[in-house]
Amino acid sequence: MAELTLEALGWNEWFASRSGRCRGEDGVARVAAVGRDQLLLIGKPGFFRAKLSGTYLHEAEAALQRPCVGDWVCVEKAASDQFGIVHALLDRRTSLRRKAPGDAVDYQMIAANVDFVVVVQSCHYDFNLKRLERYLVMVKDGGATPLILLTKVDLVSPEVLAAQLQEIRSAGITDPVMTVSNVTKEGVEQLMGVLAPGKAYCFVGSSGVGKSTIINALMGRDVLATKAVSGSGEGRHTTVRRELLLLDTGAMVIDNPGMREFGVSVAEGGIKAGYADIQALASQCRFADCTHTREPGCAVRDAVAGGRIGADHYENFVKLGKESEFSHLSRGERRKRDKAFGRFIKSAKKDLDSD
Ligand SMILES: Nc1nc2c(ncn2[C@@H]2O[C@H](COP(=O)(O)OP(=O)(O)O)[C@@H](O)[C@H]2O)c(=O)[nH]1
Ligand SMILES: [Mg+2]
Ligand SMILES: [Zn+2]
Repeated sequence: MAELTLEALGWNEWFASRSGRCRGEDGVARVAAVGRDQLLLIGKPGFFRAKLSGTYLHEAEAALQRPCVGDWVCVEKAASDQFGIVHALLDRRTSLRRKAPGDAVDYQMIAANVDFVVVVQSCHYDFNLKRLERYLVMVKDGGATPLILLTKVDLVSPEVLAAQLQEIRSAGITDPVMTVSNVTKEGVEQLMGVLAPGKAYCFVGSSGVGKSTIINALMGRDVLATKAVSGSGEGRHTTVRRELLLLDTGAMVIDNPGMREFGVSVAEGGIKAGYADIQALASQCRFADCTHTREPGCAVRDAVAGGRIGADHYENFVKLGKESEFSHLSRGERRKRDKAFGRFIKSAKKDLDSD
């Protein structure tokens, strides 16, 4: 990777005037990803790994004082060091935070110092004005600027989309709204065009709305795992990553895993409403908790086989069900994914070496 400037990574006067905590030998770098016991940083030399100094670990007891993606840190690293040592965290110009699950007062950082938050909703069974408003409050609260992105426009009629846009404006929301389809690619260029070099954009929204897919499209290659759903449930590996990526255009993007407390991904109520025919048949399935994918005696699959329910309609139903199921992962399952994330950080260095 070519030498970067700090400005290209979002460094400016605001941070420079607050870098007093850095010691003489420290440089500054930006946090690209946070692993269990190490950080992936991006700075002048490009990406490199770092650990928190013992003093830092000792002093930064609250989770909010720990570095999160987007943060600027003071880091000491000689060219020969395998790891940089992070000594301090710079003040945050913006913070994107959410309430910690199950706790009324505790907050978790989602991303720091992002300039824009792209609030993503799919216009296909995910569009929800109330949830959109909650996201906008959360974004503005933290000092970033929201950008609304409606995805999967290929799955709804122009009339449905127009009605959703109208609903947003009628609610008095004046933030910019963009629309995109990852299937037809409509709107991808326009989105690319608004992402400014040196600015960081954090993508948030329910699981399954297409955040990782659109980021892959912006990157021009598949760097993020997306939810590929097969009928058997195999191949559904979605890693948890919250990492800052650098686009060729110089803009920075941060993907996010599903955001649970903002409600289930593709709202289950929406699935039920949109697939009343399938729901009606479900009561005739042999098992009450039939997922209509592989169980014997499934009335839904019988209807598909018999041509009474369209195969596409059924596929979409299964897909949406899987996506909403994803955001219901138990704590144990999430811990497993977090471990996988740690492994990602370890392998990141390997990838970087081969660049
Ligand atoms: N029809 C359609 N499907 C999409 C679109 N964008 C994403 N998808 C699909 O939606 C599913 C979830 O996408 P993903 O990017 O993993 O969502 P994320 O959880 O928000 O990151 C995947 O199966 C994608 O292929 C789109 O614009 N149109
Ligand atoms: Mg994703
Ligand atoms: Zn069934």
